[in-house]
Amino acid sequence: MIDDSIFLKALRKEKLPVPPIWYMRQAGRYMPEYRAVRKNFKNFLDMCKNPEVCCELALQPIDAFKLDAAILFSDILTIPDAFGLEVQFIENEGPVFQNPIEKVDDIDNLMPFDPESLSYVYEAVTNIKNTLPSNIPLIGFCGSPWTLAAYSIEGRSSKDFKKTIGFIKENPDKAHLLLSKLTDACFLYLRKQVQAGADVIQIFDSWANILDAEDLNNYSFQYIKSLIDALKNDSITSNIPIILFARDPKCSTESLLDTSADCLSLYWSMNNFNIRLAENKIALQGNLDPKILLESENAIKKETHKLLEKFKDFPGYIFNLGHGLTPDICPNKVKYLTELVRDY
Ligand code: 1CP
Repeated sequence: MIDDSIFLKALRKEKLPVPPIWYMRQAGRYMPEYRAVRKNFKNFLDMCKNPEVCCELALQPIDAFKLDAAILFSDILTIPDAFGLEVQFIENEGPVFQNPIEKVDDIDNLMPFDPESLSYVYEAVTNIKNTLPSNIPLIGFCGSPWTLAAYSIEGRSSKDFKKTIGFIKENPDKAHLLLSKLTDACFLYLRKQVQAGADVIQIFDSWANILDAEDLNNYSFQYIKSLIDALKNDSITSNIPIILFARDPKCSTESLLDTSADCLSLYWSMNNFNIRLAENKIALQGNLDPKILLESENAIKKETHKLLEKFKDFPGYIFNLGHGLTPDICPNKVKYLTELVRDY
C-alpha cells in the first residue's frame, strides 16, 4: 500500500503525471495552528520532547494542504542535546548551547551517545505513523555530521561560523574525531527512527555552504557518505530511500552524486547543477525559491511553471522548495502553490 504512494514512486525514479508535493518546514510558525500550540511552551525543545504534540504538529500541514509526505516534527539539534551540550532556543536568537565544544578535551570527554536518550523522538515517529493516512509516507531526519559539529562548536547559529572554521583549521584531527562520533550517533538515531516507523530519511547539511569544495568533501560529504553506506549495509535500514539536502554547496554535480544518496534536494540558487547527469541515477527534489511565496499569485505561477517545465521529463522529481517555508509566508500562498502544481 505505502509502496504505491507517489512520493515513494518518485524516489524510485518513476516518471509520474503529477509530482508528489511536500515542503521543507511545512510544520512551523507560518501556520496559525502551529502558533496556537507553540504558545504553550517556553522552550522549543520541551515541545519536541512531547510525542503527542509532535504528532499533532506533523499532521497540521497534511490536513491543511493534503500533501504527499509528512515529516517528523522534531529538530536536528536533538543529537547535540543528547551529547550533553544542552541546547536552548532563545526567542529571536535561535539555538544557544549551554555547554558548547570549546577545546579539544571537550571532544575527547564527550559522553557516549545513548540512542535511548532520544526515545521521545521515536515515540513521536510511531504516533505520527499511526495517525497518518496509511498511504502517506513519513520522513525521518537528522542533521549532517558537519552541520551538527558546526552548531556544537559555534554554540549558536551564525552567518559565517568563523569560530568553527578557526577550530577545525587549528585542530583537524580532533575535528575528524568529533565528526566520526556524530556520524555514529546519526546512524543509531536514524536506525531507531526507521524501527519506529519512518519510511524515508532526509539528511540536512544546512551549513554545507560555508565550506569550499575541498573542505566540503573532507569535513562533510565524506561523513555523509559513510553514514549512507552504514544505513545501506544495515538490514533494518537498507531499503529506506535517503534524501540529501545540502545548502548551496560549492561543488560539482558529480561530488553530490558520489554521496550515494537516493535523492538530492536542490537549494533554490543551485543553477549550475547538471540535471542531465543526474537522470536515471538519482531522484531530485525542490529548487523553488521560497521567497517567491511572498510575491503575487501571478509571480508564483510564472516561477512555478518555469520550474515544472525544467523537470518535466526528469524521472523522479519531487516538488518542494529550495529551503524551508519562513514564518512570514501566508498559508493561502502555500495552498495556491500546491493547487498550481497539481493542476499543471
Ligand atoms: O520557536 C519555534 O517555533 C521554533 C521554530 C522551529 C521549528 C518549527 C525550529 C527552530 N525547528 C523547527 C522544526 C524543524 N526543524 C523541523 C520539523 C518541521 C518541519 O520541517 O515540518 C525540521 C525538519 C527542522 C530541521 C532543522 N532545524 C534544520 C535543517 C533545515 C534547514 O532549515 O536548513 C536546521 C538548520 C535546524 C536548526 C534550527 N531549528 C530551529 C531554529 C531557529 C534553527 C536554527 C536555524 C539557523 O541556524 O538559522
